[in-house]
Amino acid sequence: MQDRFSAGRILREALGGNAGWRPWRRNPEPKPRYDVIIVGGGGHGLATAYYLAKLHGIANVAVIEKGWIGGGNAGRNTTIVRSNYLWDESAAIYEHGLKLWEGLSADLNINVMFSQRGVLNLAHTLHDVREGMRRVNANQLNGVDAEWLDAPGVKAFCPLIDISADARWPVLGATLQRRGGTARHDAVVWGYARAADRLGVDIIENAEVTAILRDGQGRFDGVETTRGTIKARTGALVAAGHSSILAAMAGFRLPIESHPLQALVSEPLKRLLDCVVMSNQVHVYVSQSDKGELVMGAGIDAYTSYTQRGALHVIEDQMAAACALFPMFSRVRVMRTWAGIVDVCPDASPIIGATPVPGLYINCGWGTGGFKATPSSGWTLAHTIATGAPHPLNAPFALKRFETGALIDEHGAAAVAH
Ligand code: FAD
Ligand code: PYC
Repeated sequence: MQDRFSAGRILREALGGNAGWRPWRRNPEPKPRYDVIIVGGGGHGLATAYYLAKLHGIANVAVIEKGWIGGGNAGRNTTIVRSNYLWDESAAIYEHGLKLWEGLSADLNINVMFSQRGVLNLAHTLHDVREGMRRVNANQLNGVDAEWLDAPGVKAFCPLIDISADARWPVLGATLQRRGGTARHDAVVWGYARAADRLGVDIIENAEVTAILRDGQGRFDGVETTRGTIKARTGALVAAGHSSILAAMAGFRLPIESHPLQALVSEPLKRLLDCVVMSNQVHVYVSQSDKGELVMGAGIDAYTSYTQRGALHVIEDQMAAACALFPMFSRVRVMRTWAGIVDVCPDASPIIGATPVPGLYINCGWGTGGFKATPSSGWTLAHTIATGAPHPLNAPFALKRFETGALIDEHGAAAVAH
């Protein structure tokens, strides 16, 4: 009875009822050889497989996942989607993603519950105000929708926020991207999985990649997995927080640190917050899910770790800040907390492209902000694999930039990442 109104039930029915709620073929036996192997069955790996099959006619693809698809960051994130990044390179790739989001439910034939409810980035100091106004100007120049709101404008858009002058975190204004919002993460994973599966992609779960195989010339030749050897002449590592481990198996190093990033949901509440609010200054952000839970997140834990749990003091301090911004939240109970392992590059920008191993590509370094990029990440990596050359959208995000020094320092836009 309790399940009667749950979003999971609605989604399962949309996918064909309980009998078929797991919408891709059940874990096929791996074939001995594929055209392309993708390591990592998160949103990015599945999106890559889907666009390879759909846009480039390459469907003899295996997505190899050590656990279950969507069990990594794809299923642990807080689903904020926006494209209001500062630098031209970032604005271009994230805006391409936002446009794909706007057609994604129709493309995948599943309701990914993309809700463009608007994203506020609060300013609490003069520095924040200047940074926010600069970002609004940069976004507008790049054709990305962005507005500056003063404090009364913030209150009008989001009446719950305390904007009083003596507040612990005084609100001086905010950037607003109205086209930003949230989506349902498991629907995104299942949607890409089902669509890729229907085009012929094999999604192989419970298969951990334990070694990367190379031929006599050093070219990528396949992988060893806990379900046996799987061969292909082209591969892609799309393993988010575990990318450095896989790169080490292939014999190269990445400029990446893996950190826990945690979030929580409250008990379900009646509808009270109809937008997304982020504060870069206090590293806290909040939205309300369709089930009524407040979805809140913190900044990364400062230490590196693969434990998939975060330190209590980090989230405790940041929830104190959330209660200062939204005094009525202090009476709300926490229902569940968790963490994922995010892969942070020194410039807080991703890596999408070739590796030093011929035939092997990589997509990683999205850190705290890759959910919103799921469509454009998969789309650009698929283009790169299919054509053997980067698309102009991902060319600036090559691994080589750490040799050339052409970094894309997005620290201004992704505050929870540092
Ligand atoms: P994952 O889902 O982690 O996929 C990688 C997969 O690789 C995993 O399933 C893993 O099991 C698999 N794998 C690893 N090693 C191996 C191996 N050896 N063999 C086989 N498989 C392997 N981004 C936003 O844009 N907005 C947000 O609001 C947001 N909030 C976040 C909140 C939290 C708490 C966290 C943790 C992240 C958040 N992110 C957010 C970041 C976003 O979740 C990630 O950048 C993005 O999901 C990474 O891509 P992915 O989905 O493919 O990764
Ligand atoms: O990149 O917008 C973002 C984000 C919000 C929370 C975590 N990442």
